[in-house]
Amino acid sequence: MAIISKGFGGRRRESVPGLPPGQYLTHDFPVLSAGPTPRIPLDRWRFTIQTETGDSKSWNWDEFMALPAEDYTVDIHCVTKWSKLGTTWRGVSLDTLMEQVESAADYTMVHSFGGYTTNVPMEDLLDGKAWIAYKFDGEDLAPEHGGPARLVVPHLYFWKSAKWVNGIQLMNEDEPGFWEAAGYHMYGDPWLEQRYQGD
Ligand SMILES: Nc1nc2c(c(=O)[nH]1)N[C@H]1C(S)=C(S)[C@@H](COP(=O)(O)O)O[C@H]1N2
Ligand SMILES: [Mo]
Repeated sequence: MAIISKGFGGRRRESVPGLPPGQYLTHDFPVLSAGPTPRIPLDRWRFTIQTETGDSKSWNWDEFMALPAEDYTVDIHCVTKWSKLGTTWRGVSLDTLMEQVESAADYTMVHSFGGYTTNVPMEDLLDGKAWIAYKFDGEDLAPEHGGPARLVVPHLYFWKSAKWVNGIQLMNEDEPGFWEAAGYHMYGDPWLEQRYQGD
């Protein structure tokens, strides 16, 4: 259902519930990758959480598949202005993973096969707000969309949802990841249009 609202100068602009400011709807699924798609054989896949004290907890693929998973439907918003509403995924909640580590850290750096990184505050990964997803739309997650597994943290711009994720480093201080060091916003709330530093 579309709602018509008045924009500046009395012009009528269309807005769609669930669509953050400055975004448009897309029905396909664009691929945005800063480099080549890494191919990770499942027998070499590992996911590791390293705490601020240097302790770590790792899962191999079979161990990860044995964890309780959730099916969930969320809206995703790319900083290049496309949004996709009602996407369906299957993955393991970060709450489930964080239950198995001891930490008081407020910040995290998410790491990927291939070297991509992005920073996300700890609280934005907890309380049902983030998953390590391995299925999209009922199918195994395609390599170009981050398969075998990717982070999905839908309430932040989609660059925070690291593809080919292989670990999360828990930190006491915030640090910029790949795009953040290149001028993207440290937090990236699509509802506040936090696209670039200074927004
Ligand atoms: N490892 C990795 N993760 C990444 C990226 C990337 O280049 N490498 N691009 C990010 C950006 S900018 C976006 S918009 C989404 C795109 O995900 P998609 O290709 O599945 O649409 O992945 C994010 N995660
Ligand atoms: Mo993006």
